[in-house]
Amino acid sequence: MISDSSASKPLAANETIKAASNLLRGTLVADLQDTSTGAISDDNGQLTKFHGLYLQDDRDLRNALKKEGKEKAFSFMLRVRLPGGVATPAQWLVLDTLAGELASPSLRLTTRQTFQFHGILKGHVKPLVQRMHKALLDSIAACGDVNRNVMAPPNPECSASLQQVYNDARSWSEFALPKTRAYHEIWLDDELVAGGEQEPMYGPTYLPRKFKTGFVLPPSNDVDVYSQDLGYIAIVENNKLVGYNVTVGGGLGMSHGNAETFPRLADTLGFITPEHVNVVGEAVLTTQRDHGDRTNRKHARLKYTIEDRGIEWFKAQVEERSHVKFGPARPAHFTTIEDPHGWHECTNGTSFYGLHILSGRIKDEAGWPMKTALREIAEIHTGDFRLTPSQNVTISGVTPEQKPKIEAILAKHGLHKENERSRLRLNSMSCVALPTCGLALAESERILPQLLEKLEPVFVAAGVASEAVSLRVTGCPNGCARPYLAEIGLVGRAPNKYALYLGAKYNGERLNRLASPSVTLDDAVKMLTPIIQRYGSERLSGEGFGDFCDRVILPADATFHRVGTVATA
Ligand code: SRM
Ligand code: SF4
Repeated sequence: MISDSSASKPLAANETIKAASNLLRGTLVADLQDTSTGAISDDNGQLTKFHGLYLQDDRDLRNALKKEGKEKAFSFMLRVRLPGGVATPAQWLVLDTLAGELASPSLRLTTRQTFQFHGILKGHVKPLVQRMHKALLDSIAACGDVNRNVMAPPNPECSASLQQVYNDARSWSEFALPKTRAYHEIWLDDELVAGGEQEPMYGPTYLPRKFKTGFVLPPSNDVDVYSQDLGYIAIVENNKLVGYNVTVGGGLGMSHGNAETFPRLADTLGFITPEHVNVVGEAVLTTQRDHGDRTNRKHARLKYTIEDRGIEWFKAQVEERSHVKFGPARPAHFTTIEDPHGWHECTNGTSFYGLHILSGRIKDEAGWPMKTALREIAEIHTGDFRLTPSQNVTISGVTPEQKPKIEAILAKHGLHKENERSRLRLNSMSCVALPTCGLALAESERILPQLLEKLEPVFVAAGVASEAVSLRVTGCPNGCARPYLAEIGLVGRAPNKYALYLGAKYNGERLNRLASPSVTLDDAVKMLTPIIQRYGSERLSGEGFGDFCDRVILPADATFHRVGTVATA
């Protein structure tokens, strides 16, 4: 069904591609066999996203290859599906090996707690997927117009409630998987069942657009729950998980200069008990399936359906479809988004180590032996690895016997001084951007180290280096590092031109606002320096940097098209 308001408009091109794809098969098998090009057709390129794969090209080489009249340097990015970001040491070793043998060779941890490979040549995709499959890993629905990698707090073994939240997140992730066997046929050579299967929840054209779910356990808002299409805020009373406040309609992507697109924080629908997680999720998803805008992909996310039709209409739809009545939202209080860094003890006798990984990039280079160190740890680790929503990793479930061995590996590679890194660095994120992202307008990951080096001394000089301040950079306004929820957000517009946003609430409950539409990185540092100095001398007791900017620095009319602030209970 198409939303009533858009019924008379033509469908977006992707809708026709999905409808004609025979549940995501398209002509991919033939395309993969064509060795005359490193690419695949545009239509198949839309379908591979549902299989976790993006066709990309090395943008650093684009101009030179064009001058030489050669094809672009095509390769694929593959995103693993990893609910809650949990991987075993055996899986880590497989991913590490595959990156070295069949991809870039770095591994990239994403802002949604999973791994990405870059630089996979067309002929290497299938062997890579097959070897991942043997390690019980896949990339189904990691991208595409479906429920994407489900986020959840990363340290479950530390409390029974966290473990339950993780279990619920996993259960929802499995429940909302597409049922097509296309992935298995194309990449794993399973027998052809085309025509036999159905997509009971999605239907043949899946959702109008991507759909994201996050589970969170207050007081940490590490998953930025209000940025998710669907959020479950765990409510724990008397040390027992009693249910969830459900949130809907968060989303961050926008386009510069298009006021019809905007970041939006989610609304709260109300409280449900844990056994209703899947049925309520399904009702949210099918309401969006039936009423989301399939004519305009820039207006197709759930946030626009809710903006257009209102939250009360949406809530009624969900209650009717799920047969679950929402109770009043229970009190939930968020204080932080920060990952726990360094060693922490758990109540079950194990400990975990939170390791900061700048921009989530796992590679080996001088002074940055991250890949080797993590490989050595994976070789002896008996717990697991948990990827965090801030692109870091937690070495988790470490027994007292293992702890000195892991400590020794970290020390050997200079990775044992987590708590000596600046708070700004520990709270920084950047998206991938150049050279792989086809949508990047400016650098992001590659300029974060320079930006930190320039800003860190300013925080030290102002006497506020120990304050947690979130800094997030992206190469375009799509918002992949959730920059609109950062106290300092830099969003690429053009080479070395960024929009500067300030004033988000540190705990993810208020979006930031535009401070300057277009600055170079050096200009940004110049603009920020006196603000950070004033923060050092004028802040109120306990006031965060974002709150200070919101109160003192930003003019009252410095806004997004929508200013989002969560109404706290
Ligand atoms: Fe993203 C598209 C990378 C999290 C909003 N994102 C892309 C693509 C696939 C570019 C493309 O379409 O060709 C990027 C691939 C770059 C590369 O070379 O690897 C890309 N997004 C990423 C990652 C890897 C950033 C990172 O550095 O970690 C994150 C992968 C998450 C994952 O594991 O699933 C990533 N993207 C996000 C987030 C944050 C989140 O979900 O918590 C957002 C903002 C939240 C949201 O969705 O509203 C986000 N990505 C987008 C958008 C804008 C969507 C919109 O509604 O407008 C696009 C473009 C699009 O969909 O058309 C996009
Ligand atoms: Fe690419 Fe833009 Fe996402 Fe960065 S924010 S990864 S530049 S789409």
